[in-house]
Amino acid sequence: MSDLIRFGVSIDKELLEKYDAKIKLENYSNRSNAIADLIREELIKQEWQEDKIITGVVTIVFDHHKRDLVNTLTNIQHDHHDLIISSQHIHLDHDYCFEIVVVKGKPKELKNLCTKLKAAKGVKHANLNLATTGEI
Ligand code: NI
Repeated sequence: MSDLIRFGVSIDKELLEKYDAKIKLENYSNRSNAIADLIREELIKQEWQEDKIITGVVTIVFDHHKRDLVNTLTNIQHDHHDLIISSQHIHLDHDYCFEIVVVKGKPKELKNLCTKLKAAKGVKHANLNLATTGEI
């Protein structure tokens, strides 16, 4: 971690009491750590708006009985192999499959990949959860 600095903040008493109660429930050992996480989350959200490389996870739930769907999803992923770090396929039950695709790239590229997977006929759910490379 870089050098620590102290700074003063003026804030509404009631607001701070509510925040302290919240971070206590979340098991933060002190207010400084909670506020640092809050700031970091804001900086990470900013990364998602920019053209920086980030990481994320695409989750997909689909019916593998749907004609050509498995091939379609595989082809889409091969078309974007440069964005995919790893993937895992789970057979949820007789009909449904769950795929976890770990991705790394620019936010727009990752959203585009998720949108293509979601649009494939037979996909019940597809979602992109953005993260960070951890540089912040
Ligand atoms: Ni399966």
